[in-house]
Amino acid sequence: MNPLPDAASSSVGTGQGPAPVTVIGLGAMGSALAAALLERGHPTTVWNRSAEKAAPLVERGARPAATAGAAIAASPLVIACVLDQTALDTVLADASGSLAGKTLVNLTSGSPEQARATAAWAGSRGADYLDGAIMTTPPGVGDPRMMILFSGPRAVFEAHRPALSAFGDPLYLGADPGLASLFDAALLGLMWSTMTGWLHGTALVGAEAAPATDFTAVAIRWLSAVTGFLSTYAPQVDAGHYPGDDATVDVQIAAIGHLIHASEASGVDTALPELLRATMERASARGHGRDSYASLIEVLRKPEGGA
Ligand code: FVH
Repeated sequence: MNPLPDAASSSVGTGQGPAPVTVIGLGAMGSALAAALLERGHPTTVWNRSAEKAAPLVERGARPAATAGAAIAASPLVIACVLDQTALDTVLADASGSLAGKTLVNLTSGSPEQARATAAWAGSRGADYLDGAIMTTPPGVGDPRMMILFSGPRAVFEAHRPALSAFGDPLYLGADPGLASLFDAALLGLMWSTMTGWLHGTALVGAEAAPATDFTAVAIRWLSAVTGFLSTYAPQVDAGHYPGDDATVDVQIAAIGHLIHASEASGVDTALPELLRATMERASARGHGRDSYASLIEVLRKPEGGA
């Protein structure tokens, strides 16, 4: 439990050169993480349940460990990226004796509750703990434009920031270890909503033979306007005050009727716009018809109504 000093470019562990790191779990993502560390010159120890997955990394200079415990013992910083919490618990239970004095960074997807429980468990074994979420797919690992979210003690994050930067742009969210998982879930929800809206629009214009690529060029420009709306509405949400001086909920209820009509006319599925209209109508019914779209947060926060 000894956070090592901050180091902007040097490394934690040796005091000179990139720090030694262990990667546990060599699926698609774990292999990409290990490759990024090797690329940056980190002495990298790897372990995977199915040992053969280590071979391509060993060819690139990684050191294979015979057991998870030996892998953890090899480096001060241990990155775990396995399928799920059950897999993580299995691996850590077998190797818990090696954890004292290490920093465990868990990049396995999970819930905030699981992150907090794993942080407490690691602490009870004398290890520091950071939870993380990788906001890209394996080909994006190592790209400094990609966000990697972290939560846990700030000093631990700062101590290991140089090594964690090998994966992308490390973004610290706060001391609660559950924050990375919470933001991850919320951001994935945003991604799925956005991509489904885009696909719905693509189906609609595609019904008139417009290619997806034509629609997408326009859609991407529109998304930059939409990010402006988010910046306008976020302070409204924080203030609980939604002045409808740009476009009211009632105006948008009328507008989405056109989308639903056009979808029906083209034989395109209407479930998504119907869901959106229903949410707008609930906000309007609760007195937000003249407010901005941001007032829908009241319905999302209290689906059953109430103060
Ligand atoms: N791939 C992605 O794009 C996403 C991006 C965002 C974050 N996720 C999360 O990363 C975790 C790992 O995902 P992955 O894509 O690497 O998954 P796989 O390629 O299927 O590899 C799974 C690894 O987990 C090992 N494993 C599974 N069960 C166990 C177990 N009981 N004991 C020990 N290890 C286990 C598996 O080992 P093996 O099957 O090769 O022996 C792989 O190493 C995941 O949480 C994503 O949500 C990726």
